[in-house]
Amino acid sequence: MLGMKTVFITGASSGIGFACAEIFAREKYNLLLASRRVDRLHAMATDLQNKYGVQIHAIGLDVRDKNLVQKVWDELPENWKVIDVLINNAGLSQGLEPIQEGNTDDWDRMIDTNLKGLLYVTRAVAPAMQERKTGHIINIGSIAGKEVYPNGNVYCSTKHAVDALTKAMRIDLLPYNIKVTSVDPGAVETEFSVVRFKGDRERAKKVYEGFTPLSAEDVAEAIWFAASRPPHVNVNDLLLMPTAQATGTLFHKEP
Ligand code: NDP
Ligand code: 8X3
Repeated sequence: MLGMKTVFITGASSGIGFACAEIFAREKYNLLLASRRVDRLHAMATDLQNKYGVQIHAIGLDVRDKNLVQKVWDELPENWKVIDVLINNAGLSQGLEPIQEGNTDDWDRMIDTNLKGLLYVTRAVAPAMQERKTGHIINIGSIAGKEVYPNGNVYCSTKHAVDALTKAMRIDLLPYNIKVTSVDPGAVETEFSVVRFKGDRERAKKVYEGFTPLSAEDVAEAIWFAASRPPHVNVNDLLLMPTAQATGTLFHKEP
């Protein structure tokens, strides 16, 4: 590990997190990867190790489990606790209903993952960064953290909370030379909509019809841009949209 940097990516089994793993490996970072589907992480670890010769440690982790997050962190080999960049990416949306019809289990899943999970992971990782007086935390927000849209109620609330937390973390971590960045994408074609619509692939596909959405790689390149600035430069907030998307809900779609 000597001389190499390490990135910790949550939600690395799919979409934006997966694309970040490839780009940071390409840039010769060692990868600490976490998600619930650990089989996927193992498959990608073998692939990226062969391609880029970096070291990879994969962890099966549900970020909603406060005790597990801390236990997994405490039990990591010491050399894997030297994290240069933490990408708080694990997240999801569940359902798209008006507030009066919302499913309260869906609400719990979104709040527990997008907000509390991000907090638990940060709480575990940040003290070591504080001690070393260096580090970079990149939170994946969303256009949904800047605007609210019909039926987006709870998902938008979690991403607004991430926006607030990013600002708050920057203040608290300022004395310790720790950078804090928010990367906020518009529509990105990943498994996100399949998860939002609970496996309804036809409905998920329709979200991206008639325009070119961002790809996970587009977002990962923006994250890499933020991570690769010189030590005195912090990207506070990076809002990244498809050209065909002007607001959370306004798209220019071709028939
Ligand atoms: P994907 O569904 O493709 O990926 C989500 C990732 O989060 C998966 O790796 C999933 O892994 C992981 N994850 C979900 N729940 C948990 C959990 N409880 N514990 C650990 N990992 C978890 O979606 P995206 O790549 O699009 O989403 C990544 C982030 O980007 C999310 O925070 C999302 O809100 C945000 N975002 C997405 C946009 C989009 O349009 N796609 C736009 C703006 C922001 P596993 O299921 O294996 O645990
Ligand atoms: C995901 C993008 O527009 O569905 O954060 O909120 S959106």
